Amino acid sequence: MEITVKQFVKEFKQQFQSMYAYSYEEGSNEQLYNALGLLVKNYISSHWKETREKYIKNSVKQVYYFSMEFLPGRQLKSNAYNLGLLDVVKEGLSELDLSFDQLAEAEADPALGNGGLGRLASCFMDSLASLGMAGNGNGIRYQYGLFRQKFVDGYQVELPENWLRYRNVWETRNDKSTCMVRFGGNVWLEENHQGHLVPHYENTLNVLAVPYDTPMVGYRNDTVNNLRLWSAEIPVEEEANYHTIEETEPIKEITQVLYPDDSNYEGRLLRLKQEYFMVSAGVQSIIRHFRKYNVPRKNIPDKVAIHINDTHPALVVPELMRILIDEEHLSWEQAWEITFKTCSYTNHTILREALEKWPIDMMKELLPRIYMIIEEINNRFVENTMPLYGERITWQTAILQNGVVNMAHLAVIGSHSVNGVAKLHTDILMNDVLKDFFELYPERFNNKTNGITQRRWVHLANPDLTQLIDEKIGENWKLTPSELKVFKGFEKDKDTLNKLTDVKLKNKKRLAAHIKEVKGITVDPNALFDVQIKRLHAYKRQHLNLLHILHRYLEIKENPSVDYVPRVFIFGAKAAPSYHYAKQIIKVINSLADLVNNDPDVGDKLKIVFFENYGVSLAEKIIPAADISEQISLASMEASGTSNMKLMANGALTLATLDGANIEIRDFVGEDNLFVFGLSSKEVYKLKENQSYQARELYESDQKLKNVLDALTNGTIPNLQDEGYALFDSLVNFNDEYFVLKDFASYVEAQNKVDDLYKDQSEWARKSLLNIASSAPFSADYTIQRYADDIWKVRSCVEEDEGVHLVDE
Ligand code: B1H
Repeated sequence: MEITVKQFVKEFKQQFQSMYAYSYEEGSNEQLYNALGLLVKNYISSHWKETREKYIKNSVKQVYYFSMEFLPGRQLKSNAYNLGLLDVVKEGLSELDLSFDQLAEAEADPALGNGGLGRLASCFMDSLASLGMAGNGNGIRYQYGLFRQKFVDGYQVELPENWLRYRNVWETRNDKSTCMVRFGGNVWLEENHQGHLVPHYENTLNVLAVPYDTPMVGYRNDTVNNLRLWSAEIPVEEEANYHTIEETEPIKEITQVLYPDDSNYEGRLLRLKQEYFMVSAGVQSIIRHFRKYNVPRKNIPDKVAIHINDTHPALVVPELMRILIDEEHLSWEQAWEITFKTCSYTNHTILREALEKWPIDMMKELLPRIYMIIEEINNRFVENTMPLYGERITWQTAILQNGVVNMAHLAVIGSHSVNGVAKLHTDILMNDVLKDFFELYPERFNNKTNGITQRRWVHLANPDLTQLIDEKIGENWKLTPSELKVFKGFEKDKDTLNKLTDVKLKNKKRLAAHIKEVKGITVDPNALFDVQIKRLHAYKRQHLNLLHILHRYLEIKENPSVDYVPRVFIFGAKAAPSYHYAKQIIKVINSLADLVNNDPDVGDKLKIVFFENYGVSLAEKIIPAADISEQISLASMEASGTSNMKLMANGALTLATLDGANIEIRDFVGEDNLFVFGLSSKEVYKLKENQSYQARELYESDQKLKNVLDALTNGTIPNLQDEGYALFDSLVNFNDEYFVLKDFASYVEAQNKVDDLYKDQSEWARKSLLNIASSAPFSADYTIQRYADDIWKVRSCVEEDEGVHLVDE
């Protein structure tokens, strides 16, 4: 986009004055940020309009990515960057004596997701736009995002995340496109004069769905797609029926707050309301488009792909059926053909406790018409499957089972494509979790390994690394990520390796300053920065990390001259508020941090930094400074992981079990350039199957391990209530569900190898370079290209010489 500094400065001053009626010199950071954001949004708006018009004019196929979560991160910098305006904006502001970075920090980071799944959705939105594909997001505008985490005396405390407090400059409320969503009441079918069976409703609760649209800006290709987030309101014409504020609560609460649990399905009525609300509004607004432009309904699958991001939006299937049958008067067969060809589904987890199963009674009462349709889908499925596959498979794959609606089964049966998010994960779906479905519909299953956007996670988060790569291989890699492999040619180049080491050190100094500022802890930037950042969950095994640190601490106490490379162990993790054990792990790590960080015997050998309120913005600060990426989940449990990809792309070496996408990282970078330890997923399956694991035996036979575990309960760690005992119990007395003790010895060994390598800085830098240069396959641009080719059947709408283009991988 062509805007001069002079023009920008003038427009910025005008913008500020028109909003606040005083001069920018008197503005607070929030005000200055708001003015700047709105100005950038103005620049976006013509492309936004033109992109929408182009899609309509060319009648292109559009993707609708339905997700209960999006984690876009702050948008000012990335929007300015993708527009090609970042340098102009920075320069203009500095002419006004303003600091871009300071204003950018005033933006709220919308935490409308729990973790990987929501961040993936946002990386996908970025890639769709950057590839020039017609991709829309559909989700919920939660008034409160994921809780803000604080530590009080080492314990996690949750505070409300009121991200809309200072307004959100990126969104546009779109009152023209509201929808009505119906809940509850009674419904019955009656024949109308054309002989159609149409539903009649009485006593329903009617909720107005109001869309807020946010531009999704493509990278230098003039494409701006739309993220539509729905908010629940009382229908204007029904306002008179509500007499008190309390009476309006049941409506407003629908989009009030995000469910903060990313691994445990919460069978709460309100969550089901949220899911149907988002789904119904989204599907209605898609079909409205077809009515408006009079597209034959049978063409829907040629014009629309609806993607179901985990089972949370799986009600898309019956909702689309409902509209096609009840409102468009298609036959069941016609409607089913359309629905099934339009929908596709991604599974993100094999954790049993995360699989959604809604009680039939609840579904029937809240969504009577939807339940009728689900029942019919189920009946037809059973009728068709029974004669071909027999009783066992049929009942195991049915949607209705033992009084519940199995949402994964609904999603698989209603979709033409089912994918996992890494090779191993997809294999596990086919051979275990969805094995019976794989027998019924092998052609539906496919893998789509996750990806990340290099634009946010490398170009913007790590400008010095980006500059170094530019200097060595030119800028092509930004538009054609596969070009990054050219950087491998510099693995033996002293100058490059030195500069790479300098870049890392600079990033570490910056993070060290931030650590000092927010935690008051002094860390040595020359120490090894070891990073584990992700949700807190027993399967991700932050407590394995903890046991290793405790082990080092005990060794240091026994022998203060022991030769450990100085390390800073960095954690960022939120625990679900109801996940007691995860919170106990946080408390133990924090208490250990107090002990270690203040023990003069330890000095710089060991420091522990547990950041509060981990999220996208903090990740952008931590990742460029990481030396080691901890990816230590029990093999088979982590579907893919995405922080593993971000850390690799920023030159961290991976310390990993062979789980999720770690396996593919190893395959790309080569066994010698990362640290692998622990059980394989096959071994985990075998151990579980033959039930031979005895954690207590390990505790009793391995003296080092015993010392560490005893230190949890013998008073070594100060200020604990019963948290040390809780960990001990789960690991020793309750037989260690996630095989932490089993993997402990090989983890310690791998950690020692990390130390050894770090002593050879140039060899470390060489491996770091190879990691960076091998990270291109994890560009979300490739992932999205594969979704587009294999599942959605959509193509880029921009000229081939514009924006990102993917020649080969
Ligand atoms: C992932 C979830 C998830 N898998 C339930 N499943 C949720 C489940 O609110 N809920 O009920 C929310 C989220 N999230 C993650 O998805 C996986 O654990 C990661 O391994 C994966 O990288 C990520 C993206 O595919």
